[in-house]
Amino acid sequence: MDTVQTNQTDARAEFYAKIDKGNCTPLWESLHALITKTPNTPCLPYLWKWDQVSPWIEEAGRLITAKEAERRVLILENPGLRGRSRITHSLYAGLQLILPGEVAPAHRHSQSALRFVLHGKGAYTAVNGEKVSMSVGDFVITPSWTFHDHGNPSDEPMVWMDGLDVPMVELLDAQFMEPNAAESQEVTTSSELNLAHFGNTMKPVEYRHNTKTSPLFWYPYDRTREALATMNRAEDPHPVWGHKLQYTNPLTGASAIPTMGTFMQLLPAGFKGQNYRSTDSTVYAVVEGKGRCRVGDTVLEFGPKDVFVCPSWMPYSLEADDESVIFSFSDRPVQQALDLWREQF
Ligand code: GTQ
Repeated sequence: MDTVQTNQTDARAEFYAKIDKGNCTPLWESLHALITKTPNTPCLPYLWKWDQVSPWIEEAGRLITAKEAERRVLILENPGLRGRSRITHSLYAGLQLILPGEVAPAHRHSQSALRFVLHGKGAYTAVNGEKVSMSVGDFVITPSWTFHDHGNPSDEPMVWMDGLDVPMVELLDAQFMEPNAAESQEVTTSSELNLAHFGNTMKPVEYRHNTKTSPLFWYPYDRTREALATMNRAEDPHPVWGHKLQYTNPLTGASAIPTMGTFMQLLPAGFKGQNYRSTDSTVYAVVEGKGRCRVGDTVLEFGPKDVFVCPSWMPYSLEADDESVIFSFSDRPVQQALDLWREQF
């Protein structure tokens, strides 16, 4: 019997070596690592404290200009995904600094981007010939293949979180990128026009849209904050997520960016959320308040401008000491479009 098994083991090893030369490999050696019972993400829970990273951002500002860097960004790399330029398995995030007087030159790429302002007031992103002047808590999108440049005519530094679908577009090998001929694109419209056109659950009657991305690209914080404050006055918080709104494409009600779901939630002071898990690893950025996220055995103590990650399918809960307002984004719309998304609470 032993001999037979040894022979069989040898025979299999020989077989694997033979087919390996022709780029074939046996499924039965890896089936259960490949098709797992539940998500098996390399993504780990992690918190980037503003107090730790902001001096590094300032230091980067002394080492290189925005123009030289093209984009002066510290990439937030998940500790389980070091060297792979990503904050979750499917998403890229970084902290971008624009100093007074600087310009980050115009380019476009197939990756979609979101900006979520953490610090400063008065820097702009220009999209499609329109400049939007940004403040803390504003959410701004740069749709796939639209020229965008950033600049800071104010007298204070601005830092925002960039979120991009870089790993997803890389997975699909669908990346394209090109610089604009001019460093800054010509501004052709007023900075309030986009909000006037699309920010009031209305649209210009002659408007025809031909992409999946929202035509609204500036979602100012004061409007989001006001909506959450009204909800908080008028109804009980949800036991898991408090009061939570999703940024939408006003033409369709779908997610503002087709590849990334974006949300803002308010947790009342003293809120203790129930345990929750979902298949979309999620990046959170805190605007206001203090509290903690308990995820697995980890406790992430958060405050304003901190960024943290909750990995796919790992149970977590949110608690707020003070009234807290928290932005988040994930690949949820992609999973939903493909009938893959699950949540549990
Ligand atoms: O602002 O266009 O963080 O192209 C990474 C790549 C920001 C941007 C990033 C980019 C940008």
